[in-house]
Amino acid sequence: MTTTQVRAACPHDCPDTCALLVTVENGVATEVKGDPEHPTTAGVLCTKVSRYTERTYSPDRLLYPLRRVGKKGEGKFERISWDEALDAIAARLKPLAATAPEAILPYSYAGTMGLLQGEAMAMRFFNTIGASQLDRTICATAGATGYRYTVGASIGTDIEQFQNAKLILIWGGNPIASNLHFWTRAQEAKRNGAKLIAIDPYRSLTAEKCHQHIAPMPGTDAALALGMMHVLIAEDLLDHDYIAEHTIGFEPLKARAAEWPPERVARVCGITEAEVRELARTYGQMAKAGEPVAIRVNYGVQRVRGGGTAVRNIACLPALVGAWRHAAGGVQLSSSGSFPSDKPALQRSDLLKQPTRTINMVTIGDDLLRPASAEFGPRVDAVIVYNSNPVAVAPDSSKVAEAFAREDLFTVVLEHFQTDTADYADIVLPATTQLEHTDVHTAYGHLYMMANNPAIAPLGEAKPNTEIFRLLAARMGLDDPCFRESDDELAAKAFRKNDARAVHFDWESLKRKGWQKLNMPAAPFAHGNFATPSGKCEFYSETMLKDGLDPLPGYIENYESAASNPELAAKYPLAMISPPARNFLNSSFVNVQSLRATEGEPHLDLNPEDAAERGINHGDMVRIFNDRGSFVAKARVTPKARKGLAVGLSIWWKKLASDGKNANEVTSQRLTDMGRAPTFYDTLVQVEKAA
Ligand SMILES: Nc1nc2c(c(=O)[nH]1)N[C@H]1C(S)=C(S)[C@@H](COP(=O)(O)OP(=O)(O)OC[C@H]3O[C@@H](n4cnc5c(=O)[nH]c(N)nc54)[C@H](O)[C@@H]3O)O[C@H]1N2
Ligand SMILES: Nc1nc2c(c(=O)[nH]1)N[C@H]1C(S)=C(S)[C@@H](COP(=O)(O)OP(=O)(O)OC[C@H]3O[C@@H](n4cnc5c(=O)[nH]c(N)nc54)[C@H](O)[C@@H]3O)O[C@H]1N2
Ligand code: SF4
Ligand SMILES: [Mo]
Repeated sequence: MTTTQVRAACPHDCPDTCALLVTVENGVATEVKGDPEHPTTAGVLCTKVSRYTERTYSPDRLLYPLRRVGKKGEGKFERISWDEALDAIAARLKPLAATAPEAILPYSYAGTMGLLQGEAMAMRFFNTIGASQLDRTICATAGATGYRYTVGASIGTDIEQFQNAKLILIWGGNPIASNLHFWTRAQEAKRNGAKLIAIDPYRSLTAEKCHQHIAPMPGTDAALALGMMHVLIAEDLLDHDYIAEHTIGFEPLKARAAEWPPERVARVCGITEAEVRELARTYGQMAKAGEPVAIRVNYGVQRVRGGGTAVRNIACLPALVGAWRHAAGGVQLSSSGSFPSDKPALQRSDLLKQPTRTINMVTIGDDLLRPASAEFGPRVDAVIVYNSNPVAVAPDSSKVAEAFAREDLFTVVLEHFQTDTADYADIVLPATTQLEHTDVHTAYGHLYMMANNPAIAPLGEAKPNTEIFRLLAARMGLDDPCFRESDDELAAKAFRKNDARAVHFDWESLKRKGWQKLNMPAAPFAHGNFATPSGKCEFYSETMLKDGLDPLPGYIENYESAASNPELAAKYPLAMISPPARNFLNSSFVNVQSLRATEGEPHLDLNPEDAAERGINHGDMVRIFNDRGSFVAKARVTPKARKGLAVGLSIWWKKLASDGKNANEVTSQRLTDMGRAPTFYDTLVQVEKAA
């Protein structure tokens, strides 16, 4: 018997991007564990991925190409050969590529975060044929944009410093579920005497374990940050030297913050004045005493109309109190801007012969249903889905399903499993899992470049996404040499070699070692050097003004709230959020029986007062609805949901729910203030006992 250990990387859309060690016995992967030597993974994986071999060897894996034989959405398919599948696809795409290439749309996101199995060969293919571009906005672009205006790039406090902080604000994130290895550091900080404060409308697993939990209504974080600024300024809890040297716009900011006394903030957020004041004082006084104060701001604050502004306001706080002076101070949103990845070399936008239109992945429901017009261009007639499950994850789901059900829409889905989306495909192509292919990974929660070596041969007739697009290119008659590059050749181009952050390794050494930390300063903005146009932290942003936005931190009400739309709120009085369930990863893993069993069934958490008003008891089946649609879930009556809030942990596969629906039935396709991002948590609903 031969046993080997292969170095790999977790492919999932999670900030932790863990280093994996895969045990292979006689060509079979028998165990996946965390690399004990990797500083953030530290030998620990989450429950989902410690069972990764179950995913790879699942009896439900798609292992052969399939052709639909039933109605769209019905899920009836027959096995066909790769030749038949490629011929069928080329037969549909070739004439479109020749006449109206923009009628072809790729639809993909972060099913794998790998640079190769993500957009490398795929984008070469779509660029060459001149397909519509996809605006990949479904997750992070609101906050990333707000952060960029303020700090300059997605660079912030290193996760490996947080254990030294004395105060950590966990703002709009539930790291126990979705950023586990950050939580390890936060707990270490707690043991070292740090105070942890969660800011979250819901008493999440994480909020329960913090010293304090402040529960503002969804979409009001920007106001809370303004209230903190107000108190910091009024009580002179500022670092005047840092402000003078490394920021611009303090005077106009001061005037703006003056409009946000704690009384006003408390009213807007639905919390107490004392909570606002105490939060600012704790933050400002500890900073003034020279203690490192840190903020982990996450995606919870971004999924509302003013999501970009919320992140921008929060990103101003460390500069006001000089928290960036400490390696363990400052703020982390995402570390993605630290990586010298070379996307142009991988994706080859130079292959695009002329500019093509861009379609926002958030509005896929409307856009697939849109007729041809002068402004829109041709109707979308073919969609190629990979690394994503739009029928479950995109907002306003009944529209999305209606769109994918279009008889004249040609749909190809590259997948591991027969997802809700795959049920609508004309052709399903089996893709390899992380154990079966090569990849290179960056991360958004740490600073390591990661290599993924294949551990086993592809199962059945599954192929890597890269190979599928190579074959499609060949079948379409595209002969650019770029389609002949191997995955290893792609990997060698994945990051810029002469970049100071990555001079100490190349693909060969990365493959052997599995991971390498980037050269980055421990305290990135201790001496200013912000990546903004001014080089300073921009309280006032000329760029925002040019982009037609308020140049100062402000507050934008939700589309749907009692304050912004009282009429709607009278009909639909509860604010619904649908954040990640711990045992799922977006809609991945919902089909894993053991993980689904732990989550039970779709739930809706309701405050006891809201439940009583509606005659709803714990365990009742309830219907959640608004003008866009409805879904059913089992009520959990719990004070974890503050009054006025409904929480449906997500994202369930529709077909595994009793009514064939999920939380996205009620979410809308409206976009955020900046970054063209979704507003999943800007949703009013009513809840009633299900008939
Ligand atoms: N287990 C697991 N891990 C995941 C994922 C998953 O699905 N499952 N998804 C991955 C992906 S794609 C992403 S983007 C990240 C997401 O990472 P996070 O943003 O950390 O996601 P959550 O863990 O849901 O934390 C969001 C928290 O924000 C709260 N929240 C909702 N609205 C608001 C608001 O308006 N203000 C404030 N202050 N809080 C609010 C929610 O109640 C929730 O507890 O996690 C990644 N990791
Ligand atoms: N209501 C609500 N909706 C949400 C969210 C929310 O909080 N609430 N969160 C949003 C967020 S943050 C995000 S990021 C999106 C995520 O949405 P998606 O990016 O669509 O994520 P998943 O649902 O995990 O679907 C990824 C799919 O890719 C497949 N896959 C994985 N690896 C590979 C591969 O190598 N090749 C191929 N071909 N396929 C592969 C997986 O099997 C899986 O079905 O959902 C968004 N939708
Ligand atoms: S999903 Fe996140 S925590 Fe789990 S193994 Fe992957 S990177 Fe690590
Ligand atoms: Mo995400």
